[in-house]
Amino acid sequence: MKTPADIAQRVLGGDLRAAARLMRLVDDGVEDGLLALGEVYKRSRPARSVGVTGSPGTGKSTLIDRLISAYRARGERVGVIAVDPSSALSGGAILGDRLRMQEHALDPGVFVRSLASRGVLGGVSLSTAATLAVFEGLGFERVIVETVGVGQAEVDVARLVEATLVVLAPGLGDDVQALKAGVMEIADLFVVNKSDREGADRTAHEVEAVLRLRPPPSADAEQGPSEPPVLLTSAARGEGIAELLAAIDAFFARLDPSPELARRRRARARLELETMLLAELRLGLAASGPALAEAEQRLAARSSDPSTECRRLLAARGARG
Ligand SMILES: Nc1nc2c(ncn2[C@@H]2O[C@H](COP(=O)(O)OP(=O)(O)O)[C@@H](O)[C@H]2O)c(=O)[nH]1
Ligand SMILES: [Mg+2]
Repeated sequence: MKTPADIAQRVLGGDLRAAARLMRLVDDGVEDGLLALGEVYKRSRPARSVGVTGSPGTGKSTLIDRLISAYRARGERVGVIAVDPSSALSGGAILGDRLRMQEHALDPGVFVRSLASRGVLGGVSLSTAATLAVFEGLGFERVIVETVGVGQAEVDVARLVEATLVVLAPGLGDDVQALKAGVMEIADLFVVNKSDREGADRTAHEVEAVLRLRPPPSADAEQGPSEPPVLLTSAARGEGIAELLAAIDAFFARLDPSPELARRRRARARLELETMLLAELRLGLAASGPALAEAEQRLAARSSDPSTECRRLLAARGARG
């Protein structure tokens, strides 16, 4: 068994197998994995990370495949994290993603990690944060995180990445409506994919119309990112990809020395702290043994209450150090 320092050293040296192993150790909640991850984290720099979100079928994976090729052509290494809560049920989506990205399967500059299960520590955010950190340890310049839908998981992932791209497609009617509900705040760029299909222009105009309804940015947001651009692509045909790449580059160029970047890095740090804290508590609870069983019994008998028992368990844990 390698020590945490060994594992970290290998990952930092660019060893992909060690990286895969570290991801598994962390997902399994293995202490050595967490120690190694900590070492990797301290000794690496943030990558340019992009979240790609949108309804199923809009073409996110196809688009990511194009982005990977474009980044590889520039000599940049790309880590992809495919977060797909539905795949545990269907089993189909992730396999589809794997097949689609197969072109890159033998390229050591590309690493695709699917997070179909949540790992013993819970929370997709924690797994995503950990995987992102491992990619950064490997020194990958780019990390792309694919998420489905517009739920809490997507909002959390948006707190981890430096830029968020929202993908829509014509004919998926409710999408523009859904925009109003949630993704508006997290989107840095909008992509209307399937521009080869009827109605793509109309969808783009609808997004622009919704954008115009937003309240004007406050004065102190002046340095932040400007109005998100709306781009048309056909991932299937490879059209609009160069423009998308340029828009992402322009976004990062604006973001780079700004207070907004510092704000985003701190938002990421907060989520990393929150998810790790919850994971630690969950592990601690599982390890509480008899104390946990006794607390459960007291609650079941209503001779105590959850708040009191939580404090008691935390205090006991604190005493153990
Ligand atoms: N017509 C058209 N089809 C596309 C385009 N991009 C992706 N697709 C197709 O849309 C379907 C869903 O694509 P996928 O990338 O899996 O979408 P995801 O669920 O958002 O990841 C697949 O059958 C793709 O081949 C496009 O630009 N035009
Ligand atoms: Mg997909």
